[in-house]
Amino acid sequence: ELHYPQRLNCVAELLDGAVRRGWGGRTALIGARERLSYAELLARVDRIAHVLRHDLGLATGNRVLVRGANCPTMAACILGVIKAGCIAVPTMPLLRARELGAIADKARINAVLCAGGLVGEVEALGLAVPVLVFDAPVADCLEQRMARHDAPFAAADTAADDVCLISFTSGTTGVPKGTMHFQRDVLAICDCFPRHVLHAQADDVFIGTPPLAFTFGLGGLLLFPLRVGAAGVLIEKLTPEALLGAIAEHRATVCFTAPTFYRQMAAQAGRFRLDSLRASVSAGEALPVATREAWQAATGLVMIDGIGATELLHIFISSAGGDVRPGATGKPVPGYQACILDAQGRRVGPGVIGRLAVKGPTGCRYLADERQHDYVQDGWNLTGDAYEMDDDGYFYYRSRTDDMIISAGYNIAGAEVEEALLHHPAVAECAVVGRSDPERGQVVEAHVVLRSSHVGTEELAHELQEFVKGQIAPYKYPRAILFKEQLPRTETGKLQRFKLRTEAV
Ligand code: 3UK
Repeated sequence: ELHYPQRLNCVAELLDGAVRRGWGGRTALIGARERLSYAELLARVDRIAHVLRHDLGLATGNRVLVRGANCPTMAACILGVIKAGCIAVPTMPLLRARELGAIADKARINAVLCAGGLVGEVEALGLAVPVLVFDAPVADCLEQRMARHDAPFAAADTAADDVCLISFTSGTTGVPKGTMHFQRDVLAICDCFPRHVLHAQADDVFIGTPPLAFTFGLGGLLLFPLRVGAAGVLIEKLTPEALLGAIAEHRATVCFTAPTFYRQMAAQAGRFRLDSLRASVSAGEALPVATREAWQAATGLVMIDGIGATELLHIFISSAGGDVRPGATGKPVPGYQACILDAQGRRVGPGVIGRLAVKGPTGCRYLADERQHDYVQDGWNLTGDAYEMDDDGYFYYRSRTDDMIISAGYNIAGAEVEEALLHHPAVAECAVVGRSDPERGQVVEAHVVLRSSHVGTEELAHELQEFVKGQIAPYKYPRAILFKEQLPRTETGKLQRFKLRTEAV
């Protein structure tokens, strides 16, 4: 059980608390061009909070859209907004004006903090609220205003259940949904997964790819390190190769990224000195056993798979150390409970596929969204994931509930077919979807990206089909195989299966 004071400002706890505990001189954030100690980060956050309160006149509960790629100032903006008692609305760097406009509207924002390089899309919106630019040599920028405030900022006196963050889902389909999170939720995620599964410590250096606007990155690269006096590395636009280089350069100990990144990193890991790394966390999508094995062979590390969701803020099922069962995501993170429900909402036992339901210290509160009643029932958060449990309480991902392929009456999980394909040496990446078919309802269709030395011939397609039949029930084999240059993904690295399903063949 987690207990937090009724009056709580999570940034005061994380940052002022860190300096009070004597960590002021320790490194908090490492960017591409600068390195900030806890004391320096606190000073930057306080200046930003002053600008919001005094220059912009914002009040407790006002909403501030924050837009930028991963860097220390982007992090300081999010923390400054929350310390000032306002609500941070971080947005993905790649969003275009139309999507950004929908978010600004839906979140009813009162101000914008935006990185110079990304301000064009904000200006295109013609918002009637103040916009301050950072990281750019323009007049009246955020830094210029910050320079005029050097007094410490006393954190806004907020309640533990005041909203401090509105996070938008990455939207693998349709319109992003806003999810609201409380001050105490921010501390709760720090006190669950990183504490019980990662055993995070002050000498850790956290690194990875997820944007701070994605709660996977916000937790993993900023909040988790701050909670224990560790350091977070915030570098934008990391390729798999650049991430390997950055791990070596910064002697990183904990890495957060998506399965497809690990798969690409495994292929070149031998050229880098990665001995500082002690934990590699995979989330965002199901982790194929083939990827787990490739990474383990390349680095000796047993990958930590974890399922999280924007609705629940961070990871709630995971496993590590000697407790890893390949193919399973793991067991509920201490603090969370999970079960599997059938279509009528009744609990099912081991071996039956159903909807994954989760209960814990964090939970879903949609912003102005009627779907709240579909997602939260009886205190349980009903994810969109089809899972199955085994007799020992391990949870196995099968598919998104709306991605299950039904072909000639058979239920087929695309991830299982992908898993089989990924064991073939010619396959770099793949996505398996159900394509509608007049006879079978749907047929299993594989979209395959080949490794550079292979060519997508008819023979290879046939070979892949036989290869799948040799590993799983033959009726699951992909009747269609399409060779692709790349697969459509969101900014968070998730496959956009709906795009494959609807694209013309
Ligand atoms: C899928 C997984 C299988 C699953 C996230 C860690 O991904 C995050 O949040 P999103 O809201 O998406 C949630 C959905 O993504 N998923 C995530 N992890 C796994 N499926 N195995 C996994 N390990 O469909 C889930 O419902 O974008 C991940 C931390 C914070 C997050 N927000």
